[in-house]
Amino acid sequence: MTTPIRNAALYRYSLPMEAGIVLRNQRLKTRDGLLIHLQQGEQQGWGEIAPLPEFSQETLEQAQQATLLWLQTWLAGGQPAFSEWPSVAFGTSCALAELQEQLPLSADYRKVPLCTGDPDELFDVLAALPGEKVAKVKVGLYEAVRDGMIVNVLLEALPELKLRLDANRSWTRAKADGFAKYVNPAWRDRIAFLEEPCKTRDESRDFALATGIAIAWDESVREADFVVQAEPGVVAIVIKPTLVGSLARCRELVNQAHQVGLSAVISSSIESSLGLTQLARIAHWLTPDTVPGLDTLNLMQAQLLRRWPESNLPLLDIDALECLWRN
Ligand code: OSB
Ligand code: MG
Repeated sequence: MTTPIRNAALYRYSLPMEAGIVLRNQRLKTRDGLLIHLQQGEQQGWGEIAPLPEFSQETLEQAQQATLLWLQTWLAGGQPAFSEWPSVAFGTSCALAELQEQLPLSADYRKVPLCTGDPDELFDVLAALPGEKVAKVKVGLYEAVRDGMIVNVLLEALPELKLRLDANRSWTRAKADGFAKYVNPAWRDRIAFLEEPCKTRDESRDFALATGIAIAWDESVREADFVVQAEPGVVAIVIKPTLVGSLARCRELVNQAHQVGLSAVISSSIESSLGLTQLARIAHWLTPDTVPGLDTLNLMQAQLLRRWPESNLPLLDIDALECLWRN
């Protein structure tokens, strides 16, 4: 039997962002990335490769070079190893999984709404949310005490509400304690988790034990010395596949988490609607009991290639993209 002929193309996109989106220290005016399209006989698959500035180690240029190398080997009929760059490993593995029909089509389009702290606004969002009332609030951007008050007000005003919080390692233990002091102990178990409260893992663990507020690992998951394990006060790991690597690596992390009783939360690295809808499929497949953290589409002004259900953002088609390369 002969192997059907392989074809591939590589596109580059640049999507305008909503004004004022800041990532760590940098304003993000456009979201730039690559799309790969693989074809083999009747089969085909797409993947998105979009290193996230301030978060990914690799630049878009490095990702592009690595993707071209991977494509050459794949086109020659080989099974190239996935790149060392996580964004490249993720995008190429998704394209291959689609081509080989290994990534199921059904998806979990629920998302945990990102909320700014206005109870009235959140009340409306939650009323429209089917099922579990869970929202996410970024903390650590302003005064820790202010964050504590806001979280307390939200939990007090909306009795059904559960919160995911994310401090992105911004607090010292003292600041974190300042936050916790303002959250009524009776409501602390409605904080599903607080991601990475402190600058170090040790401080975050101590914080969880001292306050009874459950924590989750996000940044830590991407560090070389990280081991998935059950620890007192830790309830979840956050997996951002664009920053983590291949589908196989993500799957391994999910399995390790579930084996030790932790939740695994598939989460966005601000991919386009193409990548986001794939993340929704991955979440439905690998973490069916956990709502993924995918409420980032509205940071952009357009969708790409595939629609997120119920989004009214305009859709850019493949003709709108720059084709960098095809065989
Ligand atoms: O702070 O966890 C973060 C997206 C890109 C980069 C960093 C972060 C995020 C998100 C994604 O918060 C949304 C989510 O996890 O719910
Ligand atoms: Mg985080």
